Amino acid sequence: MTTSKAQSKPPHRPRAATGIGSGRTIPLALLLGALSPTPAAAHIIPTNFGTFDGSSAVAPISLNSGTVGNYGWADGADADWADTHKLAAFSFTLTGRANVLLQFDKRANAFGINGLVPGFSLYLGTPHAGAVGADHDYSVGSELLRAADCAATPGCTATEGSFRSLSSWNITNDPDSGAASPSRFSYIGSAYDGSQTLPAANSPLQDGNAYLIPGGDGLQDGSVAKLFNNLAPGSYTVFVGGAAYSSQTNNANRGILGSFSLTPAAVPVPGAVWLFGSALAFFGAAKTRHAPSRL
Ligand SMILES: [Ca+2]
Ligand SMILES: [Ca+2]
Repeated sequence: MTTSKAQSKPPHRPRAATGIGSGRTIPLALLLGALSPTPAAAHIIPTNFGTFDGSSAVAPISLNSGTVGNYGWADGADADWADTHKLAAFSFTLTGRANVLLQFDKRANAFGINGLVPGFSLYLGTPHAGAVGADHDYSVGSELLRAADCAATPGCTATEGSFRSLSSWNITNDPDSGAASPSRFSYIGSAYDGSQTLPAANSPLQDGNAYLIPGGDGLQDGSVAKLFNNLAPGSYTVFVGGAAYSSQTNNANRGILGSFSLTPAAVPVPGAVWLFGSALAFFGAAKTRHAPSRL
């Protein structure tokens, strides 16, 4: 929905300090933080599940967050991508291989009302750190990246933002105005609550047909989960937003409960062990065949 979204482009939010009383200056971010630790509609500042070595199981870790509207994730599955300000970000780091289960549920919390239809995508990669240098869609560098990426994507003629639900994408922060060191999010996989079909006019395939977004769980109950087996060591970011594509005029904040759990990845059997085992089996069989009859 390019027309309505272009009008809803958020103004740049100044991060300058603001004065309270005489002689005292309190950063605006701290004031906002006092109300909500990770303000919805902020630049990309993930809520971190932690760092794990994958050697032992980790019981579900559940953290609250929220996002603006109920459509941000599905909006990134269409032909003109989406605005990351309409999604929440979570992060985790693995120092060893692991099977990771991610689940996101609608939730009434300090970040928003109940009613999210959650969708999420997992990427290898992290944003620039820190509130001052956080990545956002409307930095000069991000606009440069988007123009180049769109030009290289068949069917792309305009973009609503940097976020892409079903493929890899790039974004950067204000200091990186030349897009020399962008954050790269390499797509791993995704899932969403229920089932969503985009109108033909919004299909990323631009083939004149309605587009069923892949990865729906078929039951729209405010919850979606996906298991990622054998994830490699690395730092990951998860973007979570609404999957209700047709609700783009409603920007009420929606609460999210994000849950992370982990089990150790299966230890691969080295090739040499396989060969040794095969050899033992072979000699065992040969010995059996050549055993003298005792009849
Ligand atoms: Ca879009
Ligand atoms: Ca579901």
